[in-house]
Amino acid sequence: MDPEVLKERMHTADVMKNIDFLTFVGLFLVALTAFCWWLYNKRYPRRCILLTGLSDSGKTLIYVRLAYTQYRQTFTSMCENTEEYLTPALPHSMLLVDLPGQERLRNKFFDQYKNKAKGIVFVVDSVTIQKEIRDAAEYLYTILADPIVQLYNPPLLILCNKQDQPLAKGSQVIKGLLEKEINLVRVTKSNQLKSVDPAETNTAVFLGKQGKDFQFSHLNCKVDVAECSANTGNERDYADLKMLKEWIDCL
Ligand SMILES: Nc1nc2c(ncn2[C@@H]2O[C@H](COP(=O)(O)OP(=O)(O)O)[C@@H](O)[C@H]2O)c(=O)[nH]1
Ligand SMILES: [Mg+2]
Repeated sequence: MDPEVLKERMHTADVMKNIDFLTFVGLFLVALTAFCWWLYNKRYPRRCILLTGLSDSGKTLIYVRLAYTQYRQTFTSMCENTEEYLTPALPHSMLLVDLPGQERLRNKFFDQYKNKAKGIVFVVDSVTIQKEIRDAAEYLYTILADPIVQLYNPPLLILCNKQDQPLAKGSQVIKGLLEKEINLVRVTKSNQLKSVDPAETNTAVFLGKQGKDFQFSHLNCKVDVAECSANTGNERDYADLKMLKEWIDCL
């Protein structure tokens, strides 16, 4: 055989060997990263249940009822409350996190806990929801469009609280109101983005399906709606948190 051809073939064989080696190293690194990620999640599972929602929707009272099983007077929280929550249905305890609802604080605290969320509970005041629909929809939109929430897609529960009140709206009505309003928020947000930086509209998250009215069922995460009553404000009245507890048990 021509020595030149032989040399060429040997060179090709060497290159192939190097490529094989690099592929092996690449695959090994991918497997190692996946293993470390699995190990980390096993050791530090995302086990927070985040209670979010507008101020006065009843988050702290729900938190108190779940964590301490008795009534306590609540007050406006400036920081988060956290407490372990144990249920026989789950292999490890959950960490209940009651986040402040005030606009000034809520994003900061949400950012702190969002990557540890096993589930997000969005608490709604079923009596005042119609009046507060814009605020509630904007806050819910911000949560759902968050890049970390988009990455992990934790289940979401829209919890319609204060059902003991005669003027409380039902969960299906509230779900419909929120869907309609998020549809409008979505238009406003994308127009805002277009006016600030047209290039960004391509990379920004779009909630739901393009060209279709917003529906929770179009999201990648599981969305449920439930009703509850944390208290009528009277110490002797019992709270109805059955649906919330069942939802937590399925996390
Ligand atoms: N009637 C009634 N009042 C409630 C209920 N849940 C909370 N509240 C009242 O709503 C107010 C705000 O509750 P709070 O837990 O502090 O709301 P947060 O700001 O979302 O933490 C308090 O006066 C509570 O007693 C409920 O299910 N029914
Ligand atoms: Mg509170």
